[in-house]
Amino acid sequence: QSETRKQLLKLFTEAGDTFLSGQKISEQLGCSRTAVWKHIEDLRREGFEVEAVRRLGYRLKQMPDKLNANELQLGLKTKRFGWNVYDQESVPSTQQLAHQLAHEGAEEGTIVIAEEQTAGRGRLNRIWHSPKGTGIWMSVILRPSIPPQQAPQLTLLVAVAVAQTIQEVTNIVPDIKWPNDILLNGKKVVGILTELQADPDQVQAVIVGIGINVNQKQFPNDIASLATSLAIETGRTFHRPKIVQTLLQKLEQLYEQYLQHGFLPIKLLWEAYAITIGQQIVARTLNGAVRGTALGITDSGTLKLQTEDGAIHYIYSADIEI
Ligand code: BT5
Repeated sequence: QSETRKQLLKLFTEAGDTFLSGQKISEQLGCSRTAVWKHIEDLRREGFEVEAVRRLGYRLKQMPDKLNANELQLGLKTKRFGWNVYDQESVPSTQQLAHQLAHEGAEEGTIVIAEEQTAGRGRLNRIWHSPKGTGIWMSVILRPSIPPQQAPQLTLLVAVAVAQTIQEVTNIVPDIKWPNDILLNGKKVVGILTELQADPDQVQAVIVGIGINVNQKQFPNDIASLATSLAIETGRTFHRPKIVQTLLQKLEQLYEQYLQHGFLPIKLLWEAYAITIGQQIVARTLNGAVRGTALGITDSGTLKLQTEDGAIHYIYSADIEI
């Protein structure tokens, strides 16, 4: 039953815009025309839009906008990322579940994704609004052989992957604000949270949390002036599984590049999207605020800031005001 369903979906995706005749489908699947029709009815019930035209046959017009393993893996072109999926309707936080899975030995490229988070979080335990069915709330498990000090590089790597993804699906070039915000028109559309499981000299796992506002039309009052979504910026709605697939592909590509060639090529890509560099900024750290000119990032991904007296400060973690 589910094998036939898989085969049918594969036929449809391979056919793209061309129609498949009922006859052809039944031959390929090795079942009767009636059985084909029943399978198509099942797909429709699940939210697939299947067009039927007399004498031409069937074609798939729209897949359901559901973030489950079936949808995510249909046509996915990655080698490893996204092939081990924990899809959830509602969780407190995908980070929490991903941490647990990483502790239990989950393989690299494992993802946890949810339609809704009831306790989504940002850095320093701040709240990340994650309403149902509208955004992408996902955690990815990575296992690079690097010392913990290099982990901030991965935040920047992920930011590049998300920026490339947004650029590809919207045709708008987003801005990256060091270290972890992605902005459209000056408003935050993505947040990234990188957390570690590490020994003093070796990373065991990096849990990368990615929150992307996709189809929201509005935001709660407390963030309404700061936040935006792909839908608000473009006036379109987006098919979330397609965005996740694009993101996983970019992420895997950049990650392989990083493991082979180090941070430098990623740094160059990052700088092309960065808005903070060369500007007067205030970096609010846990030890207070530093005002100065952002000179750039170092080879390990820390921010280099020059204060008025000429002194150079290295900032590892902060909120940036421009
Ligand atoms: C972040 O923190 O930007 C990291 C957000 C990471 C979220 C993902 S979703 C999947 C995974 N599971 C989780 O539980 N988390 C990760 P930070 O830089 O600290 O920014 C947090 C601030 O962004 C909040 O204090 C709000 O001002 C604002 N904010 C909250 N929700 C937002 C949203 N949906 N869109 C834009 N801004 C938001």
